[in-house]
Amino acid sequence: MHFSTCTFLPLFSTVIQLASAHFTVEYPYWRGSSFAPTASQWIFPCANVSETTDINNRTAWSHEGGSLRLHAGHHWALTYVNLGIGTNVSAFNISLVDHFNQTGNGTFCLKETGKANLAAGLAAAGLDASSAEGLEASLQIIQISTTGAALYNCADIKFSATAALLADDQCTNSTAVGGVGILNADATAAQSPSGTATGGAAATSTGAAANLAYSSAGGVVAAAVLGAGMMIL
Ligand SMILES: [Cu+2]
Repeated sequence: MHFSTCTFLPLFSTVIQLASAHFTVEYPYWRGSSFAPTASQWIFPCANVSETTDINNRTAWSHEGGSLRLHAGHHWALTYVNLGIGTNVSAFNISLVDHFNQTGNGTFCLKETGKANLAAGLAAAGLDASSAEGLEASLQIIQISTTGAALYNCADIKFSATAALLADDQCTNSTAVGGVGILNADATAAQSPSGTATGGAAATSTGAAANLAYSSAGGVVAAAVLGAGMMIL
């Protein structure tokens, strides 16, 4: 678990042991290991790991939302995926995915992350597909688990119209790993037992589920998210 392992971080010598807690960003490749001695996932905004300085080391990522694959070490974690545009990002002000509870430890993958939110964020920044091409940006992934401490990891990307999404066999959740959209208590109450959501709350519910489901279409995540959504409804 988080605290027992993380507290004794210095006592462990192998990455494998360290990676069993916290989380790893496997794709796009993280900017550097946040398990390194000088790093700590508890440090905002990017675990004290410096931004990639060589653009050739940045992962090409679609401006329509690329794939994101995590290796999660906690049984559950409230999870956020943010993006900041620029070479030396200080504000991760585009929230790509509605916050959700990432459940289960193992591989968690979103095939196409936050397409609509990224389009809106680029537009707000005065960018479109052509002007975003080649621009550098960074992803910030935040997980908040049982102890309440926020864990941070970042990955540096460059937008590329030709960037491919991960293939299905590269973007499959581990067994019992998924994500659950977060609802307001009154939103749940406002929904009928039949599963027909009503009112403003429905948009929140549908939005979260749709976002995750969209991002993971074709993968195991979709089934997990949709299944959880049905249970909530
Ligand atoms: Cu941990």
